[in-house]
Amino acid sequence: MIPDLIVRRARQAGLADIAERALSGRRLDAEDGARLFAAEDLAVVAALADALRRRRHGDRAYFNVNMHLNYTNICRSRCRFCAFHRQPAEQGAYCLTPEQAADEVKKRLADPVTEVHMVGGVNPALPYGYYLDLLRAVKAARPGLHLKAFTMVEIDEIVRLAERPAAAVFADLKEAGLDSLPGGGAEVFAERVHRELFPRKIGAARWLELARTAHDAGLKTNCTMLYGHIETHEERVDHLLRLRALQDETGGFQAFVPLAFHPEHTGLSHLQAPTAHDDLRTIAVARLLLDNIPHVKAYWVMLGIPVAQMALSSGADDIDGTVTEERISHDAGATTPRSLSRAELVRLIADAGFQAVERDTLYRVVRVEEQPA
Ligand code: V47
Repeated sequence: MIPDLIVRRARQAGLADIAERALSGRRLDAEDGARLFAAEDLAVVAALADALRRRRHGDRAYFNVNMHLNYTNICRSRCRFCAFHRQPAEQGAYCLTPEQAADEVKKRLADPVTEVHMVGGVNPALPYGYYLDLLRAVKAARPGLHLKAFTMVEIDEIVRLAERPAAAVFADLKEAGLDSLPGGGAEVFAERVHRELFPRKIGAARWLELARTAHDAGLKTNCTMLYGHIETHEERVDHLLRLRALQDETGGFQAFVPLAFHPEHTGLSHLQAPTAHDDLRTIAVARLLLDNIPHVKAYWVMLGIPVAQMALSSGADDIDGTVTEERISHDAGATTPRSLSRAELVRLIADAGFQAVERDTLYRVVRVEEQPA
């Protein structure tokens, strides 16, 4: 939609002031965020986000060729929204040795993978040395690979085990092969949600403190928000603005990844999953509020392919990667495939009307795809 048309439509929706500020590059605030979530006209919110997305990225949409490696599902946090965690003696519980993790990477040596996304539960049996050995083994299996590993929740555990300051631990992890960190474990920063859904795990202050320390150590990270369960719109806006405030200070977040809640087999299985309408609105509002985070990722695994495609016109500029062997959302009922081929990703981006660009984890261009005729 051309800007004049967006402003006219925004006027009809009672959002003219927000549209004018957003389109002139001025920052939106918490009240604007609440109005964008409450606005009936989703199309105008999405069009505004699309305008800002196109200013940054034109018609490019990014993807990467990656694999997921979940080294253990044993976890003492037992978050109510999670279907992935197991108790040590429970059926299906597992923990890979560093050698087994390396073998998983070696199985893919013939594929043009550029990134391993490696996360796991907070397994009380693992010592500090395990995490360093895990990084070293995976790195040695394929030295050119970018190792994006450990959420701030795992980092908190690793720092506790190391009995050393977080900055020193990040230095050790970097030396062992860590290249960057994914954005998980942030959930929703509101203390009410923390108490109800994940009381045994770190809350907002510690997550943000560790993200800050990672950025200070020169590590890029992503950031997430798990939405569509018990949180309010105000709590979503508060979460986004806390991420934005940290980004103002560090500039270390590369991408924001909204994670659509999957209720099956979780302690919240009575809840409905968020609708496509809510997915698109959340992505659009995130693009509009997070004026300092370069990328918004429509993670196809959790959104489903059709919504991920539509998200590219609602503020998102990235759909994540080939993924391979994702377990966290599939254990919670995700019906998306376990992986997509590079060609399938290119095709779904082109089909949505965008130029597919393969990137590496740090958003350096690997290859710009030919536009299909
Ligand atoms: O931290 C757990 C979430 C996260 C469920 O940084 C659930 O590039 C939905 O963070 N339904 C892990 N979500 C995934 C993650 C991620 C994924 C892809 C890319 C990146 C990135 C990060 O998944 C957890 C938690 O917030 N989660 N259970 C569930 N039932």
